[in-house]
Amino acid sequence: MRLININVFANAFLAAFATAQTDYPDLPNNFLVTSNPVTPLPNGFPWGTKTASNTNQLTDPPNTGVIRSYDFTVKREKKSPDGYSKDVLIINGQFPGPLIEANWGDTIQVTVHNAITGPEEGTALHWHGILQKTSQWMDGVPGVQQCPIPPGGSFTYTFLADLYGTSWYHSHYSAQYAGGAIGPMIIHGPTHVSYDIDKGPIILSDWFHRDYLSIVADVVGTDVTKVGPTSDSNLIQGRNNFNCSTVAAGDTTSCKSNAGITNFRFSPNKVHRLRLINAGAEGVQKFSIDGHNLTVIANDFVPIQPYTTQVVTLGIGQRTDVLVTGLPVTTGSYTMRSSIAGFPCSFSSAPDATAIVYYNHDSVALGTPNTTAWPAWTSSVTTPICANDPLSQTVPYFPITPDPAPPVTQQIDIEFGQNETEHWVWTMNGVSFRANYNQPILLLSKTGNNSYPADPQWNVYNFGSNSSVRIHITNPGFLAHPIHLHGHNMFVLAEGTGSWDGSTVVNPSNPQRRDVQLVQAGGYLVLQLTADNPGVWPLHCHIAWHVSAGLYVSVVERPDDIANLQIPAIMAQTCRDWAAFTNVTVVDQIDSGL
Ligand SMILES: *[C@@H]1O[C@H](CO)[C@@H](O)[C@H](O)[C@H]1NC(C)=O
Ligand SMILES: *[C@@H]1O[C@H](CO)[C@@H](O)[C@H](O)[C@H]1NC(C)=O
Ligand SMILES: *[C@@H]1O[C@H](CO)[C@@H](O)[C@H](O)[C@H]1NC(C)=O
Ligand SMILES: *[C@@H]1O[C@H](CO)[C@@H](O)[C@H](O)[C@H]1NC(C)=O
Ligand SMILES: *[C@@H]1O[C@H](CO)[C@@H](O)[C@H](O)[C@H]1NC(C)=O
Ligand SMILES: *[C@@H]1O[C@H](CO)[C@@H](O)[C@H](O)[C@H]1NC(C)=O
Ligand SMILES: *[C@@H]1O[C@H](CO)[C@@H](O)[C@H](O)[C@H]1NC(C)=O
Ligand SMILES: [Cu+2]
Repeated sequence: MRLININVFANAFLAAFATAQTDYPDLPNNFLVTSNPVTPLPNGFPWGTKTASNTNQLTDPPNTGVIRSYDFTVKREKKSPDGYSKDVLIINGQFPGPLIEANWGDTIQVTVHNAITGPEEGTALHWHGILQKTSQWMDGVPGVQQCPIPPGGSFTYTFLADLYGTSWYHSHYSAQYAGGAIGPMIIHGPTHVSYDIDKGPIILSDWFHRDYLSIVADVVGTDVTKVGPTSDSNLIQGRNNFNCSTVAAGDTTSCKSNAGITNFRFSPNKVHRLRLINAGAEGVQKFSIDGHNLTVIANDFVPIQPYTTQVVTLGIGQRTDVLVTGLPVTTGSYTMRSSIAGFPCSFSSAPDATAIVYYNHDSVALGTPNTTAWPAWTSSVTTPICANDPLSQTVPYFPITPDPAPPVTQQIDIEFGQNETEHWVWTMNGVSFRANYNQPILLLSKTGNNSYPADPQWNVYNFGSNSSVRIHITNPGFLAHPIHLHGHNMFVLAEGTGSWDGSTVVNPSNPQRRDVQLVQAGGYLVLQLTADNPGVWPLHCHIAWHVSAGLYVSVVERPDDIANLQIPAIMAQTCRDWAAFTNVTVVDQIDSGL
């Protein structure tokens, strides 16, 4: 295979915006066609004759031979996304981080330099939703597939853009991503519904003014009144207007009210694609645009049969692609709103984020819209239901039928309580996970060692050579959790409040698939994975504070085949580098490590 290195123009474009906030350009619909001057395009597309309806993207990704390379430097710097100045972990000077853009079947290559200081920390970046079927060691979870990149060190991730659609990347080291180490990742592929204008990623994220590590210390502490931190603000595209008058007495941090919000230009009568990403730490987002319907066309990396709504719910880690038709107007502005839903979803002191949708203005010197929220949005915020849209409504466009009688069903109960030292922790089947950064589970398994369960905190579920696995999660507690599985698009067979009857599956011939699904408070979630990806795959709550407090298990899939993976030497070298660092520096791992 000949690999062609293309300098991605988006990098140069975004360098011009190295401020506290990031503007992502509209994405040209033919971006990847025109930016590839070398490879002839079979059938006019880099992915050739593959379409959304003739190809199972889980099993048959193309390989274009094109490399999209990026160079990321992660460091800590003062930024004020909402006007309140704080230390933020930023990538290439930006929050949110640079856009990664590729074609389905390209190879994405990201060299990450760990320049985090004040204090120094390890790091590792995770490519959310990527299957990693040909590079199971590149998933980026420290203590699971790799050792952390030590301070001052670098690591190059190389992986196939094996699915197409909307996603993001983030640090998976402790709760660093809650401190800002996030960015969008768009993979262009076949479309199943046509549209005119790709508005690119729209990042929704709750925001905490305290440093992430001091929040983690509270989250895993012994004082129950501090284990559920309250976010200070909510951002659309890394921006919002924070009311500085509400800063607590004695807080001398610089704060500027009216920091500014993001504007999105719409064209009358044109169909716009918005790629919504919840890249926050804890908050469930309820998203809406006044006066405009939303047609949902994809959940996570899965194209679905379109349906129309006025409100989209996104738990942490989830993405929803929506089409929005421009109104037949040539002027005017409308409020785009995303609000963090309250109990039983999230804790927030300033839940509302807004942005402006405007028509045909030459500048963004706009009046504040005086539009009214959809009643459906208002009620979704005043009386929040902490669940994704019904499974009966979210039907994958490309049907796949899971094994109706999987050889194994694993029950996992989510609980919250105090451990022996009276720290508050989350558990799965009674065990709170703790990563060993120096001994990644995948690399141990590769050497034939699958026997760590002697220490329960490894929380490993080894499913051997089972061809498929059903996982029945119960959540008797009072909060919903966004449950994320790496390495797969999981089938979501059932979810609800109360108990599962043990047999009912929604749309059994073509159930919803995605990589994050909310399990409701006092409810259940039934997942299934097809064991087609030998590796070690995290299954965890995506709320930063909950995974820090141990709400995590590792799924070990086909260890006999893990033994045969061609894991490159750089993985062992990174562990030697990390060992050299930890030989002289005690890593103060106050949380699960993830
Ligand atoms: C900002 O907060 C102060 C103090 O709570 C309040 O009096 C004021 O009305 C707020 N301003 C706005 C624009 O909400
Ligand atoms: C929104 O969708 C509803 C139901 O499909 C429809 O009746 C209404 O006209 C639509 N409104 C707009 C602004 O497109
Ligand atoms: C606010 O509403 C008025 C009357 O409905 C309208 O004329 C005006 O253009 C609106 N302002 C904006 C900024 O859209
Ligand atoms: C309890 O959890 C805290 C936070 O993760 C951890 O630091 C402590 O070591 C745990 N105690 C025991 C006995 O495992
Ligand atoms: C496997 O690794 C674990 C964790 O390091 C260790 O405790 C155990 O002794 C190892 N087992 C073997 C057989 O090497
Ligand atoms: C299937 O998984 C179970 C663990 O849930 C394990 O006990 C069993 O050995 C596995 N079967 C095979 C064939 O690997
Ligand atoms: C760590 O320290 C020990 C003892 O000084 C030494 O033998 C070992 O080589 C060191 N390991 C690394 C990776 O530097
Ligand atoms: Cu959770």
